[in-house]
Amino acid sequence: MKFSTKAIHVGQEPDPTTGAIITPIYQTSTYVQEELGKHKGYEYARTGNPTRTALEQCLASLENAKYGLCFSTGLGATNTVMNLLSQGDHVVVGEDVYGGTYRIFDKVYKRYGIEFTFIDSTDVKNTEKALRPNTKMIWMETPTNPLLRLADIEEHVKLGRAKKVITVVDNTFASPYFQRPLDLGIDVVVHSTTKYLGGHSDVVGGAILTSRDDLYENLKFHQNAVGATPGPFDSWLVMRGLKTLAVRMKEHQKNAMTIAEMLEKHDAIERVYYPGLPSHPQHELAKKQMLGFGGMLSVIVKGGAQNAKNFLHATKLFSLAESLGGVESLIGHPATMTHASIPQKDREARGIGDDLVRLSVGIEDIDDLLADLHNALKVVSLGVLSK
Ligand code: P1T
Repeated sequence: MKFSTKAIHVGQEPDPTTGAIITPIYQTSTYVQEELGKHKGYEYARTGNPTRTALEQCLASLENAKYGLCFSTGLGATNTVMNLLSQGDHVVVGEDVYGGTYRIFDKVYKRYGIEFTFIDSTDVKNTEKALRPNTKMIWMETPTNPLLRLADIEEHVKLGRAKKVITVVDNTFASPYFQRPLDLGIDVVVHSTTKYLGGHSDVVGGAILTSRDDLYENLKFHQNAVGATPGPFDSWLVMRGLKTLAVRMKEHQKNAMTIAEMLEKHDAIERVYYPGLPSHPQHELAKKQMLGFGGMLSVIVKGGAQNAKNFLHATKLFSLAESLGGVESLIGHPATMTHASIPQKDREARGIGDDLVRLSVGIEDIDDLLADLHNALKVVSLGVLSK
């Protein structure tokens, strides 16, 4: 079965009792047992729920994984991957990650005696140099949030296998439509399903995908033991989003490419970060390991922080908001929003300055999006605010 067909059908057989074509929302906390130990596969809804099972199977099929596990948030998924580790273990992390990912590593798991080294994972040599005898995991976002940098997945897989280290990719920015890290040998994929997978900015969720039996058993144990599981309605919303993932991603990418090209030529813009542009330092790697370039891009606005703020206050269709990956376009200021939890010095060293603006390009009509950005940038050039 091909990707779009799987997104619509896998895990979603018509309901056996009624024939309903859409998987029902099994809004129940528990399941009646015929007698002690005799049940239909479900005992308690933290452990399992048929709506969640359908989503887990569908997501697994889209990432070409053997197993899928769903969570109440993306960070719930990240937390459960961390549960694979023990006190004294060490993790090498690509430094350009979502601020909340940095925060859970630096402010939560460090206190539990897990060590983290943050490195620039655009060069696998940096990852290799950071390895220690107690390194158990390499964690990467690729493309990264918010600078759209890439880690070479195959090189990291080689390194991870040679050193017997678990490799993890947060695949939220690309979505499985544009990148399938497990096909390239990665051990574990993480998603915030809040983003492209849900796709409509109406649900928060997370997922872990793996084909390794040993890791799955451990992760499944912790999914239940820790309990950051999604409710049936949230599972159902993500599953509904998945049905249109393929068509949405094509439009996100088409619009993002047009906007990236326009912004690259614009007088008010210093630099555009988008892996689809030939000027992106890893454009060739993007073409090699991705199936497309996605709908996220970031820009440095000329003239510094005030101009960046004026720009994001002046757009009308691009709404000023956290999050990404929905059908509607969003604009954000990583330094004070999504990445505010990274100390200023570290943030600036990573290239996330106050003049950086991030765009989540939606699937509205491209003419309207271009007009909105042109108008907002006119405001920046004139140095006046419109809202
Ligand atoms: O918000 P949550 O569903 O818990 O997902 C966390 C998360 C994990 N990984 C990546 C790459 C992410 O971008 C996120 C969440 N990001 C935002 C809210 C944001 O605006 O960047």
